[in-house]
Amino acid sequence: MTSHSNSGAPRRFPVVIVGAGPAGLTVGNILRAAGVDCLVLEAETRAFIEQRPRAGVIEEWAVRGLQRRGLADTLLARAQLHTECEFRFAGERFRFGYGELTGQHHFVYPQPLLVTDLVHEYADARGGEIRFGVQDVRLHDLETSRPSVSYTDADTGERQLVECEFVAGCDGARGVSRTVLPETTHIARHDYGIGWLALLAEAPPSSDCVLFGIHPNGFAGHMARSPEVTRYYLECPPGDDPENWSHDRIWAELHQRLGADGTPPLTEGPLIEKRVLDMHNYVVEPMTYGRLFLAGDSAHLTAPIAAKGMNLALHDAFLLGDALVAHLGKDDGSGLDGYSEACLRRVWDYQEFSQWLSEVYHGTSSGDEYRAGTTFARLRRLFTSPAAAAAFAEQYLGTAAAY
Ligand code: RFL
Repeated sequence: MTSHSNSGAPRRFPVVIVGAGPAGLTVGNILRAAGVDCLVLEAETRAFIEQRPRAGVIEEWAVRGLQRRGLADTLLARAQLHTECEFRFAGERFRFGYGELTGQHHFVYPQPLLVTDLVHEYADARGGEIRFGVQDVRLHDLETSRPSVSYTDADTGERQLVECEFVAGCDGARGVSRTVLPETTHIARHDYGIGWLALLAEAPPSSDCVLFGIHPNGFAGHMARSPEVTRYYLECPPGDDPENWSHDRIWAELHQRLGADGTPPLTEGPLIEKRVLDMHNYVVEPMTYGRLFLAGDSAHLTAPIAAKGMNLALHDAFLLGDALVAHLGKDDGSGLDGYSEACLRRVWDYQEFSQWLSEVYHGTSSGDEYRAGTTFARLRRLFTSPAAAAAFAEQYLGTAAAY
């Protein structure tokens, strides 16, 4: 048994939230707006999480969900709106106007800005408690009605124990929450066997929309992040060393894979991030264990192929935050009972879309002529069949009426 050095009795909060990413901060903000006390425990510093570059594409339903909870003022003032994307293959460009088909947009707003807004609202405006730089977080007695969480405090180096009624496990893909699940929890995994070199270039976007380059050398992607910074991706072998990719090699591949008739050359710039992501997914079922409720990447990972991860994290957080408020307010406990199932319907739908899109991106570079042939058939169908286009747009924006 670990000894704890709390001065006096352990502190008590109705909810302890592990992780201050989009999921944890959104749950915290929903609880604070309803007057529910909670404590957020975050392993990194505030400055670190406010700068960690990651996602940028947010679906309209997710933005409206943030807006309804008073969390989207800055986003709505600053985000870019996108209504089209462009596929480039076989030397040609094909614009896909998903806004016209769905009446909805994508919002482009870098994840660090969203995290900055959410921390500010939680800690500075709504008076929520948060500890940064905590170490060795441990979860206790989750299968009882009096769980607790312990951690080492960054300032004092002492172990602290916090008692609670619920733990929200929002600590991402490498957190502690998933590691305490019992063997009866199912974790379904999928490995694409593909790597992506993820790049951030200090260069303005070279197009007014997202570009997907489908090329025999491998997939390439272009996504605006801000007027000064652009995210690029290059398919590469899984586990590849980023140092194999020199500045010149990267830009030569980007020009080649994203090149198409009648398009201006890409605007080059210094590369401020360069790392290899191995494309793999997992889904935890159920997303709960006793008094522990997982949300976001701790419960399910979707490789950035379809830009879905942060959107799913927000969806979980809306459902979990609302269900906890209802339960703790004694209105209703049914939201917590149905939480996992309600999240997983959208999660599995997005997983399937990711898999479908992965084949479109990577089929032509697989070296398999059969897969290359079916990839081109999928792409042609998008631009010849209104029914196929409508289905793609619905999945790309997450606009289905029900999941
Ligand atoms: P996060 O954001 O990882 O936050 C988890 C937090 O928990 C902390 N933590 C701990 N704290 C205390 N104790 C521990 N033991 C802890 N272990 C971890 C971490 O420091 C962190 O602050 O998870 P969350 O909130 O679930 O949010 C998920 C999203 O961050 C993720 O799905 C997206 O970034 C995925 N993603 C994208 N999603 C989109 O919807 N649209 C996109 O355009 C998009 N682009 C991307 C992406 C992910 C990428 N990478 C890096 C994999 C682009 C990239 C390159």
